[in-house]
Amino acid sequence: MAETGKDPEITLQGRIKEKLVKRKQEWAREGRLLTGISAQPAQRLPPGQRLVSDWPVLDLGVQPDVPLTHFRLDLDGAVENKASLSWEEFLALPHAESVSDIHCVTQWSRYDNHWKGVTADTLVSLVRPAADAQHVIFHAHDGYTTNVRLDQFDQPDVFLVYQWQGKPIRRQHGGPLRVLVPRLYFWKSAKWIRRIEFARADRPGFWEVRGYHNNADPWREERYS
Ligand SMILES: Nc1nc2c(c(=O)[nH]1)N[C@H]1C(S)=C(S)[C@@H](COP(=O)(O)O)O[C@H]1N2
Ligand SMILES: [Mo]
Repeated sequence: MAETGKDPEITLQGRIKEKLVKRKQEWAREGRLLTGISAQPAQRLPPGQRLVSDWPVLDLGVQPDVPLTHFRLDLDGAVENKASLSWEEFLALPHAESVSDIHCVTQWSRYDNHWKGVTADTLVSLVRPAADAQHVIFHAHDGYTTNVRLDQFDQPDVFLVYQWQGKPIRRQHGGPLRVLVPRLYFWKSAKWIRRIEFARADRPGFWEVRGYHNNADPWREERYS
């Protein structure tokens, strides 16, 4: 098992699936799964999606194990008030609940997920991004990164979640804490979140540099760039 970052208590299980990453990159290049149809967000199921009732697991082949005693969330970059929160400090923030749908670029959608966590708004108020910080980069324990604009992050339905359907989020789904950006394809919702960086310049993440769309709006079928 490999170590992530500096903390030997946080371990990675598995190894990066190079072939799977290559295949998905190939699909992006070929524009696979595209229907060429746009829809209004009033239509609940975005174009080219099908409903599932289970919750598929997607990762790079590595699932970090983050004990709560060693949990830390850093909020930094172009902010007035950097923060580095332990699990207890994170839980002491005001929390909220929400129900939202998941839309994965691999064409599955899952309705009515009940989440509990801390809203993006709470975190933004805590750190106070600089006036010219317009981007947010998520950094995860498995080395995964993904980027959204600050105006996409600072929405009432965007959360850092630690519960799903009333139970702690399991490790394979990014527990103890993951990002939730329900109105973008699910690859923007980083699992095993370690650090949230506020930035002046955009920086495409793991899938974005491999041909996935920078914006990722499911209703405009922004699967690939
Ligand atoms: N840290 C991390 N976050 C990640 C990923 C990953 O490989 N590592 N995969 C992304 C992708 S492509 C998807 S579709 C969702 C899958 O989340 P799930 O396994 O809980 O369904 O997580 C996203 N967040
Ligand atoms: Mo995905």
